[in-house]
Amino acid sequence: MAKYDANCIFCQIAQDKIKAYKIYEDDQVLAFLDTNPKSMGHALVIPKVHHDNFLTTPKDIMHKVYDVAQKIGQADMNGLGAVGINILTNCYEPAGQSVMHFHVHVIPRYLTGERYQIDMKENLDDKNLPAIVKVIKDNL
Ligand code: DGP
Repeated sequence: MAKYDANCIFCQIAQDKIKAYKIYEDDQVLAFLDTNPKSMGHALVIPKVHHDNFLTTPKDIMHKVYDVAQKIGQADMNGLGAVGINILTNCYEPAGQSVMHFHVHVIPRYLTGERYQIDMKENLDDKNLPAIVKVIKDNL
């Protein structure tokens, strides 16, 4: 299989062809804010190389993705004041997968309502987003 899939939006993010608010990057793994967030700091962790989903990803790469998801979850708890985290991944369309490139959602949960209200789709350039990214990065 080719390293990147030309039609895959996450492959384009991995190649810097599409802008994303990046939280973490190494040679194999990338994490960035989700454009349709369930809460402040909702992040996606992906392998840079294209694999369709969790079930089709080689174990070593899958483990690296989850290592980063764990770090980001810990940073959300320590830095953003999250009181809980959902770590989840959808496999295939019937299970809710809409982007066919393996990704793990890291979704922080908070006690108060105000922090749920950021709509990043409407406000992708919102000045809050770089600050959120910085808090997570500083706590990795
Ligand atoms: P899933 O339903 O599990 O396949 O989740 C896909 C997520 O990807 C969804 O929450 C929205 C997010 N998403 C889709 N396109 C983009 C994009 O271009 N940039 C970013 N940052 N996130 C995206």
